[in-house]
Amino acid sequence: MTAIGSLTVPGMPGTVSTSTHCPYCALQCAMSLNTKPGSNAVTVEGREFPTNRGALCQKGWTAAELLDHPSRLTTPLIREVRGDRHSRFMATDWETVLDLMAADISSIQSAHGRDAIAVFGGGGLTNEKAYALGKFARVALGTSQIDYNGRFCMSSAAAASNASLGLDRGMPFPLTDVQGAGAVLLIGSNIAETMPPALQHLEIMRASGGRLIVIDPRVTRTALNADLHLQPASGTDLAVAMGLLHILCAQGAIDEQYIVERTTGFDQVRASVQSYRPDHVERITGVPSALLQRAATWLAEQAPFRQGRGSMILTGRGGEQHSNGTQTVHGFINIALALGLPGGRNSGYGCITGQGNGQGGREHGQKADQLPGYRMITDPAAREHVAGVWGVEPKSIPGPGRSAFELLDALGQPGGPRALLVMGSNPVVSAPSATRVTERIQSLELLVVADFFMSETAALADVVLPVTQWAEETGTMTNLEGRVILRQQAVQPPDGVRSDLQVLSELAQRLGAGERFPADAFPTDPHVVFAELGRASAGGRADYSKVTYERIQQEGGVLWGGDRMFAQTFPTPDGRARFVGTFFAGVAEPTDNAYPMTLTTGRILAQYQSGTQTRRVRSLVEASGEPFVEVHPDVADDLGIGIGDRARVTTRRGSVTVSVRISSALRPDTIGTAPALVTSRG
Ligand SMILES: Nc1nc2c(c(=O)[nH]1)N[C@H]1C(S)=C(S)[C@@H](COP(=O)(O)OP(=O)(O)OC[C@H]3O[C@@H](n4cnc5c(=O)[nH]c(N)nc54)[C@H](O)[C@@H]3O)O[C@H]1N2
Ligand SMILES: Nc1nc2c(c(=O)[nH]1)N[C@H]1C(S)=C(S)[C@@H](COP(=O)(O)OP(=O)(O)OC[C@H]3O[C@@H](n4cnc5c(=O)[nH]c(N)nc54)[C@H](O)[C@@H]3O)O[C@H]1N2
Ligand code: SF4
Ligand SMILES: [Mo]
Repeated sequence: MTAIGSLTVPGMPGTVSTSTHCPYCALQCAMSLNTKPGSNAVTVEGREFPTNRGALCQKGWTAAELLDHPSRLTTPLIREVRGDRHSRFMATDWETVLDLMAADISSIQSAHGRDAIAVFGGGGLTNEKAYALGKFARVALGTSQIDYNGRFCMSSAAAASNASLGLDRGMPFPLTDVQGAGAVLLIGSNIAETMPPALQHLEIMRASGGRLIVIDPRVTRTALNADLHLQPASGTDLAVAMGLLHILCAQGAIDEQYIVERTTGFDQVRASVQSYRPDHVERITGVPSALLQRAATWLAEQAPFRQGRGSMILTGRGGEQHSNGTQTVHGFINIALALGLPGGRNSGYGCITGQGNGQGGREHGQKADQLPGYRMITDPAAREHVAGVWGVEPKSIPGPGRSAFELLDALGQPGGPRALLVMGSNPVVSAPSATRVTERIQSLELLVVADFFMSETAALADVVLPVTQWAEETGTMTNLEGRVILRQQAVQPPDGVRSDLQVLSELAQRLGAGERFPADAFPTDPHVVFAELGRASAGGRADYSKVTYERIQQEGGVLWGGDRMFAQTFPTPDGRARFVGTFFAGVAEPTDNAYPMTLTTGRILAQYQSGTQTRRVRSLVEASGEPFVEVHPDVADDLGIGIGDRARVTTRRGSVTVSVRISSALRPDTIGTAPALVTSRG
């Protein structure tokens, strides 16, 4: 690997330092990669940046170990007998594999129509890749069948934010605002494990007298640092939210002026929480009413209308990933609106986006129903604008396709897609009902996976394409605050791998859409792709037309749409936020005699997602390499299981055998697995 950046490091002669960001989560911690010409060694250093303040977690520190990892894929692979997933992989060259894919795609499409080819992307892809993938699907493949893994992530919050606030922007304020807040309510988020450097903001907040309230059925490391921990039964967060709003209404602790001037729909919501008295909520959720009262009081005291320091409500996956997740998020947004938080100083509602480019990945056209810039694919004006940028006829852009689960579930089914291109996801491990999805994937005529390692999904593919990793390419990411940042290439990729952009461009050439994916620009110059993304998104809700690589470099990142959204108005037709009525219908899948416990999942610091990357880093495997299940001591006693035993955990969807950890951090009615493996939450 040779360095490309040109900054030399003082005191370290010959060392070149490239400014970039971590390959993993949405905090996008800033780091420098230091290289010496002629040497393969890359060292990682934390770099000062608003989200991480120079710190990194263990995953960030060890990220460079994967660049020259021995199991890195460096040659395209094809099955010895195509269509036979038991046959061996054979190494081949790029020309052969691309020609073959193009021929297969064309023959499947001529026999079964354009929608017979599907595309599945990811929230870890750069903005440039996410944009190019959406364009590739609509222009080169002409398919409507594209979606991405973000649907399994923060989509409930996205839907609720759109409906209530008029925009899905994870955090509509900088993360550093947390420091100045007087009360922060975290729902189902364990940032001590999932974004450790972000704890600094909470620590600063608490050191100056602010209070942290955590809602989580487990006593997590984040909850241990809280001033108040509410431990509801899993899946009952909406009842907690409605109970909190009930208390605020009953005490008159609401911002009447804000409600009148900036919102609609409050009366209906006030009526809907009337029966959610604290004692009733205690019976549903198990949260003592006194604690509920205390949480409501703290949030109200610090709200802008009480001249407090600011109150903030932030949701994570634990509250969102339920069949009633959108309703739950509405429940918490309703509290934020009643307290007049959105747009206020050190205040607001935010969803803590998870994947590296979870925010940008959902803005630029990977979603089945969207075009770049958060434009709706059904909107004639949006289609015309984007068609103009792409140089195609508006009517040639397909309509909306199936969303992620429906898409995966239709694979190989009558009328469903017969081929799938996966770029940036490992659905065999991470999709809900993974067993069922794996069966569908296996029924495909053609599965193509682009990855840097042999993921579980790649292992089932007919074609595996070896692609470049983060430090080997340049591109932008949009972090959890909506800050567009630049990852810069620091090292040369190993021989044999190509970038995702180059793969898309070369396939497009072979599918007759070459001039829309110019070979000179697309593969080699993400800068050009970003400029095109800017034009395609111009005038949309996520408008990147004013963001450039140069600005990002000069300003250390650019918050699209400004740094305090909603301060004056909401991007809704009437400029007001909407209260949305909620109804708690109970837990979607209650326990019964056959399935007496609730299973939930939680992440651990050392492992990232399905583990394709982090399970290959030795120190992370040593820290925690194996999935496990946490069981309350009472339950372990009842079942006669002990520490270190292996247990088979069975849900209505499937089962898995994992080692046991005994922990009183859990409610006795709940067991938890980590890393994320067994099943999605209720
Ligand atoms: N180390 C590590 N960091 C990561 C990731 C990773 O895989 N590993 N992934 C990144 C991604 S994509 C994401 S989305 C984020 C996720 O970040 P978080 O949202 O912090 O992650 P989780 O651990 O999935 O869930 C958080 C908490 O929800 C709790 N929970 C479970 N059920 C419920 C419930 O019914 N109600 C409530 N209130 N809480 C519940 C769990 O006990 C858990 O502590 O992390 C990002 N960062
Ligand atoms: N049981 C359970 N299931 C879950 C969750 C849970 O908590 N529990 N969490 C859900 C959540 S929040 C999420 S976000 C999803 C995540 O689920 P996945 O989509 O499976 O996420 P990853 O494991 O990050 O998979 C990304 C894959 O793409 C590869 N990759 C990374 N970057 C690139 C790139 O630039 N180009 C290409 N071609 N490949 C790349 C990686 O090596 C990896 O194999 O899982 C969801 N599923
Ligand atoms: S917190 Fe996230 S972005 Fe920061 S070093 Fe860890 S994995 Fe990377
Ligand atoms: Mo996620």
